[in-house]
Amino acid sequence: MSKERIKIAPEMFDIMPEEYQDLVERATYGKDGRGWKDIGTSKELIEEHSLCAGCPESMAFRYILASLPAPEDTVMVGSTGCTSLVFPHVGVHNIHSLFGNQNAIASGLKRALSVRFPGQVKDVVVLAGDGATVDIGLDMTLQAWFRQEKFTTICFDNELYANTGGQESGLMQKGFVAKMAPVGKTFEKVKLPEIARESGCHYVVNCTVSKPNLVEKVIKNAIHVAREIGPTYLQLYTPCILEIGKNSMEGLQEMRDSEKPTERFAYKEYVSDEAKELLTELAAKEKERKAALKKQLADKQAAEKELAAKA
Ligand SMILES: Cc1ncc(C[n+]2csc(CCOP(=O)(O)OP(=O)(O)O)c2C)c(N)n1
Ligand code: SF4
Repeated sequence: MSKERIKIAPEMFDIMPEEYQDLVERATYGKDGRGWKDIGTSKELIEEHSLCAGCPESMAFRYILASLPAPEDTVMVGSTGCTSLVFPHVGVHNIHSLFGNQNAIASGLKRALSVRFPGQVKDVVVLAGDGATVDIGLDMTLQAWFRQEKFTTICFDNELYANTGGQESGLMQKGFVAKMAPVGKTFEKVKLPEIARESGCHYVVNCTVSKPNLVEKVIKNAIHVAREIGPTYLQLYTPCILEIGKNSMEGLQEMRDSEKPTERFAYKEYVSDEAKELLTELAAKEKERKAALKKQLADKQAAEKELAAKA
């Protein structure tokens, strides 16, 4: 939804909910260079959430929504799990799919949008848990990558099925014992980032969501590469504090501990040659945009100073 589409008729303005007025006046739809730094100074595209207090998925949602390059022209596709508790509070078009089917739904949607709006930017972003992405939805995930579908798949990896009380997932660590998996995992965590690379993804990142600037960078890169070239995959560690016995203040430290160089969420990135070329081009354009903005600001300040001196 662009700001034009959500604008309120002036006669109706005062009877609309305050939150809606706020969204129209202060959200960042259509803003160039939007990013995590807008959090706190603009209206966020997430109102509230019904996750556990302190769940890192809530941080991840905030950073991702703040970083979408074109939220007004983005459709997110979710799946069943803890993430699905958040989508009803999100100010971006979204579709809930049957558990595991998210990449199939996103494939059809992306193709339909390309036919309906030829030549226009329409980003599709899948966001689902590891149970949906890797276990029950693995077929749909892989087939979308094999077909080179042009959308981004984000997996919130909390290494188990959280929403149903802690069952084992393919992304769970070897030996981990969960509430509903008392025997302990008998094999290693499935290496989905490597599988994504081998399955045709052009941009793949494995990391935590401890650093908002990093989340912004990888989200933007993944979406731009998907828009222009082909499938992209982000595996983001969003620990389930409830299932690993941490309190609501400990999620951030858990992510910091897990991203150390020898740990399983140490930053890992794969970029295809085509994607590298595109990202270099985009970085140069972004540099130009920032330089032009800086110059504009300096010119404005100089003009104001001159005026003040004359007064
Ligand atoms: C087709 C189908 N199968 C199973 C379920 C039950 N179910 C609901 S949520 C869930 C687990 C979700 O796990 P994950 O994708 O890892 O997300 P998390 O809750 O951990 O964020 C399951 C198995 C369902 N709702 N629909
Ligand atoms: S169960 Fe775990 S993943 Fe789900 S909201 Fe609670 S802390 Fe987050």
